[in-house]
Amino acid sequence: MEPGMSIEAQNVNVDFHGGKSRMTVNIQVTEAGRLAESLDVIALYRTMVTARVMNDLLKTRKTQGKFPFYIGCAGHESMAAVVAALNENDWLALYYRDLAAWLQRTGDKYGPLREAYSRVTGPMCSGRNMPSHYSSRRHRILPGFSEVAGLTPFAGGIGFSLKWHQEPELILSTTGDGGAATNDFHVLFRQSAVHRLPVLMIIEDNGWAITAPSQIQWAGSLVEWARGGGVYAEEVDGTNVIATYEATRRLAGHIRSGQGPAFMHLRLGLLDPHSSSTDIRSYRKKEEIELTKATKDPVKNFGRWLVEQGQLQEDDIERIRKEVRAELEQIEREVLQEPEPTPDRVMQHVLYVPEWRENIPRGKKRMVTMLSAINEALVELAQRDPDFFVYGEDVGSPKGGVFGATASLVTQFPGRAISSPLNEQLIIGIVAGAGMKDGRARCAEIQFVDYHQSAAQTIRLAARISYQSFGDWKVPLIIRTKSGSGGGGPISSGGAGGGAFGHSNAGEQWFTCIPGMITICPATPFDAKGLLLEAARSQSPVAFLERGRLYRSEPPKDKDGRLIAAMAEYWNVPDGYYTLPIGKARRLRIGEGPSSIAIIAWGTMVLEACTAAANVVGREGGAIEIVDLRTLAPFDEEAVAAAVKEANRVIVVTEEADLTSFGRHVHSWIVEHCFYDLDGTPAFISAVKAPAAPYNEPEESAFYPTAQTIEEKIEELLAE
Ligand SMILES: Cc1ncc(C[n+]2csc(CCOP(=O)(O)OP(=O)(O)O)c2C)c(N)n1
Repeated sequence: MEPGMSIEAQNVNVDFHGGKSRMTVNIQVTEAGRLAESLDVIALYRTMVTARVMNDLLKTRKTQGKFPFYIGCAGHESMAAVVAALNENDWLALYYRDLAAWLQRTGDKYGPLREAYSRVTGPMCSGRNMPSHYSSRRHRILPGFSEVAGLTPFAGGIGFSLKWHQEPELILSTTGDGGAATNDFHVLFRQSAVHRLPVLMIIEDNGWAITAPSQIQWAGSLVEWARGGGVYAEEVDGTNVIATYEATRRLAGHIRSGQGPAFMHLRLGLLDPHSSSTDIRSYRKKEEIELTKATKDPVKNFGRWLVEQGQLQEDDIERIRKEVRAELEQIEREVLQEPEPTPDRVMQHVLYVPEWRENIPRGKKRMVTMLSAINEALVELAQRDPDFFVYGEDVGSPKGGVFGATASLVTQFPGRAISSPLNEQLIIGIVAGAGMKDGRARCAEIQFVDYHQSAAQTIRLAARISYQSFGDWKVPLIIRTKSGSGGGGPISSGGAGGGAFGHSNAGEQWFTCIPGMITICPATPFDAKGLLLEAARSQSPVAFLERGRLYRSEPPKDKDGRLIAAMAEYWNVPDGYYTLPIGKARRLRIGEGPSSIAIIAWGTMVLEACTAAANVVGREGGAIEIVDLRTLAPFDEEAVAAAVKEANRVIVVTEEADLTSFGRHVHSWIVEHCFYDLDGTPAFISAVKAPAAPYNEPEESAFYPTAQTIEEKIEELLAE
């Protein structure tokens, strides 16, 4: 031990599996500043040796063909010291080189072997993911992704929630030097810096990102860059375990004193190839590899230091290694007896649609716009959950976002509509992470659905988490976004609204193809309020598509200007709380008697279809049924099948461009499942196959389907 150092620590015995694999780990240190005598440096060393020996064992087993893949930790074992310097309740967002951090936090030596051998007993994902993707809700370890740094925006959300609740913990988020170049990492940096979050960011710089040296990942100094961005930062020698421990204590102390986030550039060496799929000699020189092994091995360095300090004898080094190897081989034998996943699990933990509890809206009904209904729903949510918030661009301004959807929240619940930096991925990360931690949905507002694209990866990962972690983690999250034609004008005013490029994409094609995601697109104010309130009960992420054109729209009318009664009643919205079921369509009948055509639509196209149907029925009598899907994923297959069975003719209408789209999916589903109920080819109406609706009126009108297009198609089918 260095002169003048003392260790103040609380040793916690973590005991797994009836004491067979007892490992004493130091997981709680109570005093910052100086190392105290009681830091169990031997236990820390043993943890690091365990990581290395397990790494070598698994590497060999992969080479022997026992499982398909392994990515190791050799050179990164000082991460055990980082975790030892934190508190046991601090949160961890680790990456695939952090086996030592896993062992230090959990003491669980079975876990990594179980995952390597894909056993159902695996604590990270029950054998579902590749090995080395650390995850445990119980131990506050967020689910690691293969997407380099993909977890970092979620870590910012955890930090946001910690700060919101004024909790004393922090979150550690790690990634490699390649990870430092990702958008995701920059998002975490900005989240933490702007909101002064309790986040410790560590770049574990081993000099390589597969074959790319770290010099190509950034220019200048990482530490200076971080300081310039308003974050306390240090460069640390990660091959020196005590220096790593002390630096972590310093940085954690800085965060806990309320001074905001901290950043560590941790210099390490990579002792193995990138992964079991990489040949180290094909891109690294022999001398460089040898030098790295001789000088940058934290396990060797720490062992040598312990011998110098008289804490270990020379012989102990090999003795400990052998003991650990024998223990791990015994664990391996036990793990191999454990059950493997069975094919019947393959659809488990994909999606959690909330079970709807029947409730009768009791509030007084008033005729309101969809925008008012959304305002009301957000206020209801804020009233019922003191920690509910909406986060997005401009949402905290008195205007309540560019469309005014949060205006009531801003006045009635100050602080619950929070304006974000202009970064959609950052928005999703904050809201998804906070929802994961709190177990309840918080709401992101994406100003226009077109701009969700920088967040696409984070959204896809949010929807994957429950599947990947075999249900251990869930991501309740609402993403409200303005979508589709128009800039908010009433449908009856003609013209689609001039949304043009960047402001008018329908959007459902981007969300309905994500497994694990719910997509909702209401057509009426009544549905918008009831479905938004129900979306907040979901444990899966929800994309809530608000059609700009419907924000202030009146109910649809026929060509003579008469309101269509079957629809108009849904502009009457009850006061207070009520919910509507997710996954249930609304079947609307225009006219009398059995329906001759079923029209499947959602959002704005429901109104267009109603107008078209009313015009035809007004002229020719009979009835036409409109199935308003309301929820697009999962859509109400039963309602669609029943409507087709009755009418024997069907039209699917979407305002998506005619490319791979949700509309095409529904159409194909009908062909496959309702073929024998059809009297003719199922019709399909969509926007044209162009990038987006042009700004000028003539071209814009030619882009979208309208009531007239639908009316013509109805006549065509009726004439067949
Ligand atoms: C977003 C993304 N791009 C590319 C890859 C493929 N890939 C896997 S690991 C890796 C290099 C990561 O390097 P670094 O962050 O320095 O971590 P290291 O493996 O060196 O510890 C790459 C490019 C990926 N998994 N994710």
